[in-house]
Amino acid sequence: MRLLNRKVIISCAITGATHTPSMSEFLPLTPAQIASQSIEAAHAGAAILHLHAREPSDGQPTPSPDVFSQFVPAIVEATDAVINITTGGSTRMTLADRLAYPRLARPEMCSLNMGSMNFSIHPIAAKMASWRYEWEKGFIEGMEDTIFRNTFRDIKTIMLELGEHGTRFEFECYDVGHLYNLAHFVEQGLVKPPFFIQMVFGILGGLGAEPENMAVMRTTADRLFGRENYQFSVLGAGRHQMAFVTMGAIMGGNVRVGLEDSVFLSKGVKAETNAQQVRKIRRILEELSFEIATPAEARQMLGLKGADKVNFQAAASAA
Ligand code: KMH
Ligand code: ZN
Repeated sequence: MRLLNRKVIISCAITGATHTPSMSEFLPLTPAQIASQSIEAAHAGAAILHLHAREPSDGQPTPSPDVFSQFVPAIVEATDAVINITTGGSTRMTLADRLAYPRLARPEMCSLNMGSMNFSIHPIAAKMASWRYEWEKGFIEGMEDTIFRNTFRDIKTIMLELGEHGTRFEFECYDVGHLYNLAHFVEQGLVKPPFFIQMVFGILGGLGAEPENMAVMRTTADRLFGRENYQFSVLGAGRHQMAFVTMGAIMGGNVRVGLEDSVFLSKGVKAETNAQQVRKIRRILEELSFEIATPAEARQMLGLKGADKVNFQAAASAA
């Protein structure tokens, strides 16, 4: 068991591609909003920023390198946080869509989803009194009949295409089987330790947010990879977020917060910024004598290639 005063990496997932604008007036949609909320979150203590892009006009998830390029360089200019670009995109995007920007930008880190699954928040649709934009209702209701595709070949493609430029991965694991899928690729020699395993709880289609499930995931990861070969982080969706990520830190993990995962700051209170969630978990962790990792410490813990070895400027001019 790690000492309680080890360093804890705070990741912040700024906007995602799951929540829609009508679910929170505070969800960052435009490049300017995503940039300013990312910079504020980094200054609040987030060492890793997990980023998606949205159409500036109506907040629809987009894979467009042109839109990413309207905010990523500004964030890089203002902070030394690790930029973690999604390869998950939205459940509606093709693999080519999802890889469009990471292929150009060659970031230090990308997310990588370790298995196909149902991934949905469709039950929310019935509770929405109104929708701000035309696309939202169909997008959310359509999740009920959408598979979030991540075949073994999709995963191998991402590992090879991005891995060859030194991009390392936030392995998104929503279930125990996803850990075995990761172990398969480790055996194939496609990925090297230290592994950064993002354990995702509370998404409909994945493991529920139960303490027993976190124990199973950590025990399985210990058995498959060896405790010394991975860092895990915990993400709790929706109302589970703060309690679950706190438990994750106590169990030896790192934490992920952000409006991608929950639009709330506390029960019934919406977070007005991502930084509010970062400040809240930082306060909780420091009260428990945890120290928060800097971006430099996160890079060292995760074996990242360095902020000078990315292509964000080139991607911006190519877009
Ligand atoms: N938007 C979800 C379908 C990732 O960034 O890789 C997938 C997601 C995970 O957000
Ligand atoms: Zn994401």
